[in-house]
Amino acid sequence: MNEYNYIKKQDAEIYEAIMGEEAREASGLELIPSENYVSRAVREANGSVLTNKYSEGYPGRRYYGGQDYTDAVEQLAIDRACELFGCTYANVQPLSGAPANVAMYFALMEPGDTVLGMDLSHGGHLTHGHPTTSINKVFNFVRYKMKDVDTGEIDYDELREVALEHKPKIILAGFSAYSRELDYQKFVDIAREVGAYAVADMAHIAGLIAGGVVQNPFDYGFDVITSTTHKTMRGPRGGMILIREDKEIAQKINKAVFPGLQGGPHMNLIAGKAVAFGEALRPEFKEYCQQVLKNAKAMEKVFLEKEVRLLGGGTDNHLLLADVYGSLGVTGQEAETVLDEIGITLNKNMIADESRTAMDPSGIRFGTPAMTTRGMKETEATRLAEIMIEVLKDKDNQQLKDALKAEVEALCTSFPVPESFV
Ligand code: DSN
Repeated sequence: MNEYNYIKKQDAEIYEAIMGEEAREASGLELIPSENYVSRAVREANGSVLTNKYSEGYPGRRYYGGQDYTDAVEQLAIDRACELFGCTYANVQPLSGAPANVAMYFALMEPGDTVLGMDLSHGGHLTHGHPTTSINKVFNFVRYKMKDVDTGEIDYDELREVALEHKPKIILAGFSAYSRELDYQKFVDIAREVGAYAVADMAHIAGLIAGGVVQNPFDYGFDVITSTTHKTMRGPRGGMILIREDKEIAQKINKAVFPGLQGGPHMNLIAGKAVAFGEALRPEFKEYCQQVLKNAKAMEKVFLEKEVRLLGGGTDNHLLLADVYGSLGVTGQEAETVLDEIGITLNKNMIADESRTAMDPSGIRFGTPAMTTRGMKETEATRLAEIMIEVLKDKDNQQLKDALKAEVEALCTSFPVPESFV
């Protein structure tokens, strides 16, 4: 049965767009490292009647009546999040990663206070104080960087020096374009030394933490983790804030999310989060996360063998950042366009100490969460990396592009997007 019967009948334009996207996702190869495919169960929750309900407040403490089922949904999402990440408190209401970070800043700081976060060109995120963001007008952001962009090692001496000089209220670990593990203990030690909160923005790797294949910042004493619930978490678009154990911090976070920043929580999406967290608690999710890493390593091997420079020298997680301009003479924008032509979607990306522009940088960023959800393993990951380099080395060869497009399409047909992971 077509699950969009009602849209089809009443709104042909939207129906066509949804069908188009469904076909695009099925026939193309998704390598944007922040994207993934959710289960049909998650989509059912997202599309459920829970979208009708207002439920300002928190379970057991709502402003409106009729909360019998919303309370159950939100409490399940909270309990499952705490179990997944080994923490005591969770706020599952943030609408996405950006509002989660904004609420966290307001919970833990006063306007004018300082955050020490990763330099944006070295892998940090817009919400870590990019000059174009509103939050940059409210708080003061100072930076640390990698010591060596070819090993990815953070300059922890610089981090400590900047922390001692600027006395930040928050030391922020986390990234959206960084492929290595962080030394969480060093972050916590420096945070304790200067009296700052240790906060990790784990939006990219939350699923990998939950699956136990990368380190959990809470194991090193981080106070707070912010995250999205999509990406490697494979849940609905949304955010969450996790608090290791401090009740006072949890209360501040709750107040900062509602009423501080948001109104009524999106209960349908919170139900989707609960369903995804339930999936992530199953042993199959751990296997999935292990395979995400193996596939990234397989791609890393090809890029290094073919002497394409990888920022950080390789990867410890799900993503890779390649300097295609430096290694192949193809700009990030050109690479994105050419790969799109053969059915591979990824994104251009600035590299550390970028010499080009944001709109046409030197790098591309790609990753394995979505392809791994389709069931692809090292053999496919290796071949995909070879295809990428082949086409980038000979980007004007239409015959080659046609052949590789057909190969990518055949691969996608052999590995359809699954409906269920249980
Ligand atoms: N847009 C997300 C990403 O691709 O990393 C983060 O905001």
